[in-house]
Amino acid sequence: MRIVLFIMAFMSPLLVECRVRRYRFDVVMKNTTRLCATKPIVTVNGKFPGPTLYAREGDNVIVNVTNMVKYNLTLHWHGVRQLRTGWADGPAYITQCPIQPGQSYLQNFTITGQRGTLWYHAHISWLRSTVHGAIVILPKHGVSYPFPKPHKEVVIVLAEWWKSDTEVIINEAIKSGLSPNVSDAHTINGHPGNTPDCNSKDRFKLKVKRGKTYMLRIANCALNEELFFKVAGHNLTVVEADAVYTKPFETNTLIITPGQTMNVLLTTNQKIARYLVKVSTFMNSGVAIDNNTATGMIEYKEEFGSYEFTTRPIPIMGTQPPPSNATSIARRMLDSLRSLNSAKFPALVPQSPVDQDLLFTIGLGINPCPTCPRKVRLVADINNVTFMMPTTALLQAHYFNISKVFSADFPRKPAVAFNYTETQQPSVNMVTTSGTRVYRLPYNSSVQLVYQDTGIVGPDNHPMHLHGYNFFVVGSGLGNFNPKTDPLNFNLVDPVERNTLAVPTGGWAAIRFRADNPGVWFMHCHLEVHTTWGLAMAFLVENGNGPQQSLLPPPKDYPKC
Ligand SMILES: *[C@@H]1O[C@H](CO)[C@@H](O)[C@H](O)[C@H]1NC(C)=O
Ligand SMILES: *[C@@H]1O[C@H](CO)[C@@H](O)[C@H](O)[C@H]1NC(C)=O
Ligand SMILES: *[C@@H]1O[C@H](CO)[C@@H](O)[C@H](O)[C@H]1NC(C)=O
Ligand SMILES: *[C@@H]1O[C@H](CO)[C@@H](O)[C@H](O)[C@H]1NC(C)=O
Ligand SMILES: *[C@@H]1O[C@H](CO)[C@@H](O)[C@H](O)[C@H]1NC(C)=O
Ligand SMILES: *[C@@H]1O[C@H](CO)[C@@H](O)[C@H](O)[C@H]1NC(C)=O
Ligand SMILES: *[C@@H]1O[C@H](CO)[C@@H](O)[C@H](O)[C@H]1NC(C)=O
Ligand SMILES: *[C@@H]1O[C@H](CO)[C@@H](O)[C@H](O)[C@H]1NC(C)=O
Ligand SMILES: *[C@@H]1O[C@H](CO)[C@@H](O)[C@H](O)[C@H]1NC(C)=O
Ligand SMILES: *[C@@H]1O[C@H](CO)[C@@H](O)[C@H](O)[C@H]1NC(C)=O
Ligand SMILES: *[C@@H]1O[C@H](CO)[C@@H](O)[C@H](O)[C@H]1NC(C)=O
Ligand SMILES: *[C@@H]1O[C@H](CO)[C@@H](O)[C@H](O)[C@H]1NC(C)=O
Ligand SMILES: [Cu+2]
Repeated sequence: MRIVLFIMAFMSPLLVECRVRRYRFDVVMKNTTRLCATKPIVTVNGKFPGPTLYAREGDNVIVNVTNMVKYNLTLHWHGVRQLRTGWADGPAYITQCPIQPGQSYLQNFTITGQRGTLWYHAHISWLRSTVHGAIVILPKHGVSYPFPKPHKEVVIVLAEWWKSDTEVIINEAIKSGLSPNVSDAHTINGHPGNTPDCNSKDRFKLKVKRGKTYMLRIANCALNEELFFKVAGHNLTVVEADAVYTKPFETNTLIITPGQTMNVLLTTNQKIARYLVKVSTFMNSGVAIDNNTATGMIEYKEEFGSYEFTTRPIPIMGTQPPPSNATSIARRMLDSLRSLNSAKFPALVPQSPVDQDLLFTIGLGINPCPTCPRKVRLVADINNVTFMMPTTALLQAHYFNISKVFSADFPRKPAVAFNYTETQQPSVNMVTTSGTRVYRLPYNSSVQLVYQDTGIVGPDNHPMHLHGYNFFVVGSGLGNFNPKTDPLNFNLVDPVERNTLAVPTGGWAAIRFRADNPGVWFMHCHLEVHTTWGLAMAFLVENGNGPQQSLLPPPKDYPKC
């Protein structure tokens, strides 16, 4: 018995109650063939998508990141709370300066109170288009899921693919002041399937046994597009969102924004066949999109006793992706998600009254640009402030008392109230102000933040992501937020808890969280184009009393500017 246990532990490192997990991430160029063409891309360890990082709840994760490409680079562990370890969070010029070509940085963090699927990605310029991968956090050893153990778990990474170099794409857009080119394909674990351009066999395929339950760990690592995910002939049961358990919820279509992750159960209870998987864009604002649907396949294998064989040819079952403007399908799923809120996994929603009551408008603008062909450029803003990236990291400036890097005067509400969602704005011009301004939060204050989309230039969808925290999505609606009536309908019992939320186009969404993680935390739209345009700000969360409530000192090899 002892020997068997020993051998099992030896064979499967995740069975061992090992507290430190070391990873080596070398960021290197790699020639990759997609859409019938070869191009060099920036990758982690030569892989696209990057290798999955496995850990258990409670583990100390140490990743030695080495930059072997010509670009400045940082890596972000999206959704990992980084309690007191903001130094390891990763957004460039927010928590650290870039790891420059040839340099290494040991990112050291502990996974506390989280289990599920998250992901990592480059957090500088547009390098995350190819530098990304999944993070799988298993429950502590001996702790089970709050649902029956799946037969198998499968990581599914969704992304967007450009034929051109994405650094060239974004630099071209910055010069022109206009929108960047949309992608040329979507990918499932790196595979686009057939597209009109390229009749490719490069397709995601998952072989399954009949009568089993599979857990799909899905991450949307796309740059600019919210995605629908559908499997022909099957419903999916959502059990987790952004590494927090949810009440099980059955649906035939998932909507996942860039930045979000989702664990879903797929039960193979249909007849032996091949079922297509479809990944397509959701966009209801009229903005140009990539209309290509990525196609993959789930193939049933027939099984008799210990023999296994596939009957050929087995039929292919198709499915239509939803129309790209299918708002009702998207909202139905998003609004149905609820925290599990069990005794073991309670939803600790900050109750009223909150200490900090914030209203942030999020939207687009148009600023003068003397060097642009049309003399103007598209920008984006929060409360009319277009975020200016500093040249010294905000966390470095905060910790080392470096002045003039930022000002702590980010407005808590719009300077002037107006009809926010009106598209023919009579009262406001489209010009924004620019600045590197942060909002200061006392340690452990409770925060309510209402995101209000604006109709300036045009309403748009904004998946908002907060670093260093999870928050509860307590309410959302269309049109302008009404501070008197809307809070009466807030869900303060079992709202979904996440790190990225989809603010409805032309609407608002309210979140609550407790500022219990000291440091400087980036908050931005996870459509990379909107972050490039300035739809970002940062919270500066002060230390509390005593060392356990204070930011740790920076590591020795912390990259400074
Ligand atoms: C990619 O392929 C090109 C052309 O074949 C070659 O010159 C280049 O060295 C390759 N780069 C890498 C990183 O393999
Ligand atoms: C990280 O990896 C690089 C490249 O292999 C190596 O030079 C460096 O010493 C490593 N850093 C640490 C702290 O081990
Ligand atoms: C990681 O950080 C912890 C404290 O936060 C420290 O005790 C540990 O030595 C660090 N590990 C490495 C390899 O630097
Ligand atoms: C972007 O699209 C335009 C129009 O199709 C094309 O001329 C341009 O070359 C594209 N840019 C890149 C970097 O592929
Ligand atoms: C999927 O769920 C819908 C609604 O609950 C139901 O009508 C349908 O029969 C289910 N389909 C499968 C394949 O289970
Ligand atoms: C995508 O489809 C929409 C609606 O059919 C169309 O208006 C748009 O031009 C298409 N976008 C691209 C990039 O082809
Ligand atoms: C979606 O787009 C189609 C085609 O452009 C249009 O006919 C339809 O009314 C739109 N649906 C919604 C809900 O906006
Ligand atoms: C920064 O200023 C604070 C308050 O004046 C002080 O307590 C702290 O020691 C200073 N930090 C550094 C690194 O100088
Ligand atoms: C705000 O604008 C919307 C859209 O044009 C309009 O329907 C609504 O009546 C306006 N609200 C107010 C208070 O003016
Ligand atoms: C934003 O700031 C600019 C520059 O001060 C101003 O012209 C504009 O009216 C402001 N817009 C709003 C919506 O407050
Ligand atoms: C933070 O505030 C909550 C609610 O008031 C309280 O229960 C908790 O003890 C506080 N935490 C700390 C570390 O002060
Ligand atoms: C890389 O980062 C350093 C430090 O911020 C900066 O001085 C340098 O200009 C950056 N290089 C590029 C190519 O952006
Ligand atoms: Cu992020």
